[in-house]
Amino acid sequence: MEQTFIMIKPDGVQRGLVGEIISRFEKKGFTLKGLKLQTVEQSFAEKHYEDLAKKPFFAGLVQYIISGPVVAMIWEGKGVVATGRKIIGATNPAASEPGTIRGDFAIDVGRNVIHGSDSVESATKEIGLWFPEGPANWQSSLHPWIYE
Ligand code: 3AN
Repeated sequence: MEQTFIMIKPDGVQRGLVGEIISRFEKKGFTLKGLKLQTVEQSFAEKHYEDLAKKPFFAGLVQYIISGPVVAMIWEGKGVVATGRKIIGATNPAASEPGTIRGDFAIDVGRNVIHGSDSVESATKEIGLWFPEGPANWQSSLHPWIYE
């Protein structure tokens, strides 16, 4: 089953949005396979965002991510990478639809509350970086009520 990496950024944690965000993924029917509250170091944040290293906002992005604890998660389910991105909404909250996390809770692109892997390939890489111990080994008993 597909897995994705989701991170509630420091603004989401500081603003008390952790429960709300977890609830949206849970209610959709996805399964929580990893969860930790963690404050990361600069080198770790730079590794996570290495694809954006040449962007003008890179330094500010890294400072924002290390500015407080984040909630790192693995979520599992059919099509969870693409559907997770839909639940999150567009990168710039000004373009995010109401009903998405960023559409409901964010205004600025540099304070957009949450990260989600943009492909299955990135998900594998990000889960490996944040969860070297691997996902938790459990299956939801609700599967027959969620999947045909
Ligand atoms: P997404 O998080 O939707 O995958 P990316 O990967 O393009 O978007 O960008 C990663 C993060 O970089 C965004 N979540 C946002 O916090 C930050 N970011 C992207 N574009 C900008 C920008 N123009 N100005 C400031 N920060 C940005």
